[in-house]
Amino acid sequence: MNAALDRAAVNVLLANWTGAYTVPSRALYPHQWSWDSAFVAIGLRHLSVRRAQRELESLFGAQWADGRVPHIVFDRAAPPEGYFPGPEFWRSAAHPASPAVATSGLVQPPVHALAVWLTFRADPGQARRRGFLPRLYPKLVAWHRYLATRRGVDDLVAIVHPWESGMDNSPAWDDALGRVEPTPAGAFRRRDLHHVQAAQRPTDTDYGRYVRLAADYRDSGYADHLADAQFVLLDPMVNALYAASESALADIAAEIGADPRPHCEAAARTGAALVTRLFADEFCHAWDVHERRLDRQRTVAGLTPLVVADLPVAPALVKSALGEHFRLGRTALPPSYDLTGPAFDPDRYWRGPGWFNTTWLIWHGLTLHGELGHADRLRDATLTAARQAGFREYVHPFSGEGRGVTDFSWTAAVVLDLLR
Ligand code: 9WN
Repeated sequence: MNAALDRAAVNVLLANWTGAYTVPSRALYPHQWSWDSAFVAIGLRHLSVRRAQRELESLFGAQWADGRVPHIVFDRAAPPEGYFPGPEFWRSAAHPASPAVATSGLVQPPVHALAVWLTFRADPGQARRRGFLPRLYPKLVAWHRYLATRRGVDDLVAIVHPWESGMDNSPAWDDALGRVEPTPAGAFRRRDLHHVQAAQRPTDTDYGRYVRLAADYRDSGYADHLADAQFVLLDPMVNALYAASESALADIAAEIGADPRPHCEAAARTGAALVTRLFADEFCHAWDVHERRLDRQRTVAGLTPLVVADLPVAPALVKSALGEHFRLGRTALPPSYDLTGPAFDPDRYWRGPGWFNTTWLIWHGLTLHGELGHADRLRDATLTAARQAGFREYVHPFSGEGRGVTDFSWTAAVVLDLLR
């Protein structure tokens, strides 16, 4: 049974490989996405360490001179009408810090150093021969420096657009987005609805606000003046991954003979700030920087700080995962949003469905904190969900029925990681 699932996951990764990286989906996402490539590498390393390394190297090949790793790297050969917003919207070439290839100007959650370290560990000898870590380390350091300096708020990292959270239409953004005047729907053409039913995607009003925020950021010259930006949020998952990636950078530094201490200290500072600033009601929430308050809604992002080593509130997060809001072990996959929350919608994208990458993060965190029974049960549930639904983008959290696109790369990748 597992052999068939393994073969099917490998087939998705092979089919979505372009020669230099893996597209998230041939249909809906025909370019390279930043955090998708990190999850993909975590799976690909079992198939071909060379390919996993290449996946990450391709992404960092599009890093900006200011250190930012763009959330999309566009494939020149893909038809321009395939995805909105495309290169003509972002106009990255007009920016002095941009790379030769066209990209977006936003970022995504910094899971990369963790992916680089796990990729190294799959075959240290081969990675050493190729100089994989010495090549990637300075790029990862520049990436984290961009986040700490240009996006830093009190030892945490801010996002300036919902797309930067990776959880685009999470209810945690509703309040802040409500203050944004949407660009009228007639002013742009969505392409996503050619591939997925409207009821499983963000609304037109959401898109109008995404477009407004992205255009304003672009027109500021991607300047990161947080005081002037409309949407400035501290997201628990972005910061959990930043802390976990700083820990991975410490491991990478030690391996290549650099000083791990600054990375250990950064991981500890961010881990502590996650608790002092974002933890309340036994859960981690998003903080609105302009409003100076927590959004008390619960999303799956609030469970992901489990990936942070030595997190003092880990037992509380495990308890919250098991409770009525997420019912860990009693759903097909952990829902992306509180099952009892007012905005819960089991079909609509990041407002309820279960996703495989966030599930992998919870599994990884449970393992890290020695919760092996819960971790094993979650692994089994994830494999069952993939067997039943295939490698779908997300699933209905109760029935496990597939939602979004099929043959989705990170779904195949994290399933492969759980199988091997
Ligand atoms: C916008 C590629 C990406 C993921 C995100 C997911 C979705 C894009 C979109 O797809 O976002 O970046 O067009 O909806 O929300 O997490 O990286 O798979």
